[in-house]
Amino acid sequence: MNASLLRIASRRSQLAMVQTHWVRDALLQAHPDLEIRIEAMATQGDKILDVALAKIGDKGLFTKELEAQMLVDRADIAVHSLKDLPTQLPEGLILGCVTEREDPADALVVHEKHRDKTLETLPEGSVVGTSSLRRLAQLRHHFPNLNFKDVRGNVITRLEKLDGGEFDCLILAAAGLSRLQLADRIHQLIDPSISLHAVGQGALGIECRDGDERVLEQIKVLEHTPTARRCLAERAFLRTLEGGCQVPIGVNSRFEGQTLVLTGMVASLDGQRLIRDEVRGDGADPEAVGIALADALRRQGATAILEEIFASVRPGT
Ligand code: DPM
Repeated sequence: MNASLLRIASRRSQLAMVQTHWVRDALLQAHPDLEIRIEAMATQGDKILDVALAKIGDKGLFTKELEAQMLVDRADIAVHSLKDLPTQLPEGLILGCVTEREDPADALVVHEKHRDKTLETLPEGSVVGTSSLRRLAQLRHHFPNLNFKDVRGNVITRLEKLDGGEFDCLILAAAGLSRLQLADRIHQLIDPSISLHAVGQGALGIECRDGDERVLEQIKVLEHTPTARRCLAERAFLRTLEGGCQVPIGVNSRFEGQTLVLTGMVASLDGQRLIRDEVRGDGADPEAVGIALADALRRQGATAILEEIFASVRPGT
């Protein structure tokens, strides 16, 4: 293998390519002699567009095909939106590094006819497009007057559906819109007191082969330690609760000096029951902070809510 060649596996969506090009450019800046090749491909999540995300229920919907490329040595790294990367990785692969996080908040994007409205003032029965159970449950909890409808497809497709009149508004990650140069579509940033973001939202995760020292050394320049620690705590929280993207679990994290403050919530699908708590711990041991938060929510009844959701999403299993 040519020591100066690095092969990146990426999804083909506009957002994925923007992210991958950003990684490529940052790596080239640090290692001008590196030759970088991008292998772009579609994943299961890109192909199945007529089924709600939560109903597919499969972990690794947006990542499996990319991981397969690394396992058969046709790619060296994969660039993911960290929130799409399952908390359990296949044997032989690791999360090599985490890049600096952008604003992890969710954003309200509205149809032109609602440009003078906010989440608080949208008309009764307005149709909110989202296929995230996390967004659905939290917004239902605070705004029971709104209606929710599933929307699939990549960010650009969703915006087209919104502008075409299929929805009154959408909830999208602010980071994705910014990276696509669509920050002007962010109508309102949703406050964490209303809705906690997804685990890893706003950061990129670079996955690679376990023990591939050459590659680990090359990608080290992309690592942002505070983001990595926050995201490791968030991921430990999600892993401990055994939740994937098909359950309403949200988080928020921040550093206060060396102390990592982690907030998390688990909600029922109807938004009626919502358990939320916050823990503080040593930022140098992020996993312990995530596990402590999961334990705290379990003591307050999270397990019953999660079991109920698993039973309703996958009846009979
Ligand atoms: C995951 C979810 C969604 C994506 C579930 C969630 C949103 C699905 C939807 C796990 N992956 O957030 O609760 O809204 O119907 C995805 C987006 C980004 C990464 C798009 C988005 C971009 C932002 C980022 C899809 N994955 O959430 O608007 O890097 O965080």
